[in-house]
Amino acid sequence: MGDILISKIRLAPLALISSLFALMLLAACGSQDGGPTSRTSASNPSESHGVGETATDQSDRLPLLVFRSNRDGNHEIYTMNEDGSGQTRLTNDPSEDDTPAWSPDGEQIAFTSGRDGSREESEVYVMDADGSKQSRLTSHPGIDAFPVWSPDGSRIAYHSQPLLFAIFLMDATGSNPVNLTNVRTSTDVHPEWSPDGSKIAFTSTRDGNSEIYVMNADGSGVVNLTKHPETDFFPSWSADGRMIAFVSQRDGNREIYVMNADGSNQTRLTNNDSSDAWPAWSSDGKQIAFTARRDGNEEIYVMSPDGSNQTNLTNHPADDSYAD
Ligand SMILES: [Ca+2]
Ligand SMILES: [Ca+2]
Ligand SMILES: [Ca+2]
Ligand SMILES: [Ca+2]
Repeated sequence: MGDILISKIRLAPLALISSLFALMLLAACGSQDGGPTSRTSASNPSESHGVGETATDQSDRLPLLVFRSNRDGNHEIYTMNEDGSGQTRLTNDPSEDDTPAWSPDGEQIAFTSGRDGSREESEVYVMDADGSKQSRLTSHPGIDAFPVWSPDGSRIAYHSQPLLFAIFLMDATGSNPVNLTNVRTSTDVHPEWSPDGSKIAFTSTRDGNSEIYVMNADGSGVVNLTKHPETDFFPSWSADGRMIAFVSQRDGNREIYVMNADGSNQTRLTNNDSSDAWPAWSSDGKQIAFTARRDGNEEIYVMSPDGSNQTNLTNHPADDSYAD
């Protein structure tokens, strides 16, 4: 991460503050705080995507969460059942494999890897849900990370590094990448589709500190939802589209919050002295997965949307983070 910051400063000395935000956010998703999180579709692909042959084919499977862990020496992508059983490694590469996200039909997982370069030049990859058919989608200098599928499966949003970070959109095949945000003075990261596909929430520093924003899926109509002087980042929509979970440091350390999709009624769900981050709402709307450090290392937890029933799923001495 230090190398990233230095290179960014060399590239853009006037954007030091934004670079620091980027460093902080990336560190949060990186080796220190655990990975990125994803959405909820992961927790219940067969239920969430409902109709169609793919969902039918999956109906006999248990709902799966995908996450990342460094338990085997470096970050790899794993899946587990929603009760924490059956933890299974999908990747096996000496580079860092990060930020997994389920496809809407539960058949594929998009993720980030440095295997064809370095962590500072990571690319977006896709694989089948069993870890087979791993293939690269992006080919671009700098970091490409945090892929998220559109609800119809046709496109993938991610953040990329033209100079500072911006939200990009590409076809699910990796073609036609487009910069949606194009604000050269801000760091725009962590895209997240609304369940109806019409909007993308994201994290941006454009108003001076890290906030949750939402825009139309074509990049128009950007609105600041959180409007809080402390750091707010990493939105995750509820399955019904009415609420957004996010992370904030407004109460002294990282906690999980929820708000209405218009930014009203911001409410804290976790309350402890250690980091809680990377919320991912389940596709059935009944649980929020997140990453907690309260047990001395990072674990994947789930809780009810009102913050009750916080439960450790991974129970492993290594760092486990960024569930989807
Ligand atoms: Ca790896
Ligand atoms: Ca803020
Ligand atoms: Ca906390
Ligand atoms: Ca752990």
